[in-house]
Amino acid sequence: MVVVANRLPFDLEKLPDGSTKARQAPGGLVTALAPILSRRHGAWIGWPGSADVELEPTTTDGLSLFPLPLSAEEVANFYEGFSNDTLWPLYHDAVADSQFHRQWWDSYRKVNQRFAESAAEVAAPGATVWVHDYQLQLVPQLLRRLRPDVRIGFFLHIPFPPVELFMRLPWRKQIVTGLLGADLIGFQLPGGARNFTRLARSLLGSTTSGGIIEHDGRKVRAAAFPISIDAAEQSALAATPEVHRASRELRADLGNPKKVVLGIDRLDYTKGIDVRLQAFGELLAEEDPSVQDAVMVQIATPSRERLGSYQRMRESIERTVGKINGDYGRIGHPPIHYLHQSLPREELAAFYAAADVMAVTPFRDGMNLVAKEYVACRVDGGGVLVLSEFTGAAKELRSSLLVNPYDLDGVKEGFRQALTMSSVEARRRMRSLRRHVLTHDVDRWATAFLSALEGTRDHVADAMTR
Ligand code: ADQ
Repeated sequence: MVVVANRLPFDLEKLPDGSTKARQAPGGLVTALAPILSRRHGAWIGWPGSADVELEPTTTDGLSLFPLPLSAEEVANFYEGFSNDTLWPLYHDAVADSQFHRQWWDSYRKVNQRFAESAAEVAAPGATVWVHDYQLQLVPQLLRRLRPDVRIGFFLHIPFPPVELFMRLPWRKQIVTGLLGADLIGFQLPGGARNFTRLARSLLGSTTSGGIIEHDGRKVRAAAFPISIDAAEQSALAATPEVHRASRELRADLGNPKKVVLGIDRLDYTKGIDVRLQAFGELLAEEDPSVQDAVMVQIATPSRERLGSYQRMRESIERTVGKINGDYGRIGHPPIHYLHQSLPREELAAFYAAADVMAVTPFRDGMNLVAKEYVACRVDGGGVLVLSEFTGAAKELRSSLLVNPYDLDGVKEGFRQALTMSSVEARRRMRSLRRHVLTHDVDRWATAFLSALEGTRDHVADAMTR
């Protein structure tokens, strides 16, 4: 099996003697796929994360890594440009303006071609190739042309947009055709699969029935596979005495407030960090009893820092934090603690365990793993999750307090309810959330996708006898 993703699962470093050192990158996808791939002696093709770095293939834990180099120009045009400044905003309800540039599209096509060529070289006869995410939507078709014998799965980690928005894309036909090179196209939600199926019908005139699309004489399946986390491992981490102690220390460092509200996100304009700050700030301004002796902690991982939209978002968030702390803080007691940092998993677990209220308020999010991580970390059965109804997670985590991030009063009401909820009700809700998250883990997701892929037409045999 071969996984093709924009990034490798390992940060690769070139040592002075010319050899390479690999360090496992964090994240649910890697944790889930690495063991499956190791068992199958699989391979992973991806960019090592720095421009103009050429590295030799390497093997670690039975997993073969094939670094695909990107030039600085490709990083600017394919990755920052087309992937993150055209597709990302468009696929997230156009919450920011998409930029459409022909040279970005050219670069996207060329880089997708290189990924496809690399997969064609690496895949054994009849292999399964699993392509990931919006950066590589042309790879399925390009790869199929090169290697009709392989079975191709594609999974989109972000939302697939409504037809009306997708239609803005000047290269809409090419993207849909690119994806249709796969045997199975996986989405986070059934709505994404439906949007895609409708597009195949209206743009290409394909015949569709029950999630099966007929294209180019082949049958392609589009279906939902909601992703998850390694819930048992996350739970076990949160249950360690070290995390327990760290979480107590955190609360003490915050001045042992009555309530801690937490936000953890990549610093991205889709995540609605500004909304939750504003809601919390207004409750403070109104001297609402629910926020008496409450503090908010916002941890934002630096992300896509060279893009103007991200720089503006960061400035606006930091201004808001400064204003709220200036208006309502006391020396040694700011109401908001803000970190623009990436933290180790153990520390994140301690934050989750210390938070009475978890605020997850994106304007749109494919799934949102943070919400599931919070639930998995609440081994004590406490804590309240305030969750945007526009996340994929909201479809599963029904016992959270669902809010509409565009409705500021609604978010404030969500906070108020969460901060004043009786512990009996909080525990009842958390019990139900934990039941779901612990039984729907990332292993189940990967297994469901791969067995569905195996169940697609037996084209391996077809191709071999051709
Ligand atoms: P993301 O947009 O990155 O993922 P999310 O699903 O929340 O969003 O995952 C973020 C990950 O980064 C979590 O595992 C979290 O623990 C980690 N993280 C966040 N802040 C951190 C910090 N300060 N330090 C260290 N780690 C931090 C995309 C889609 C999502 C989809 C996932 C998986 O946008 O909708 O859920 O892929 O498919």
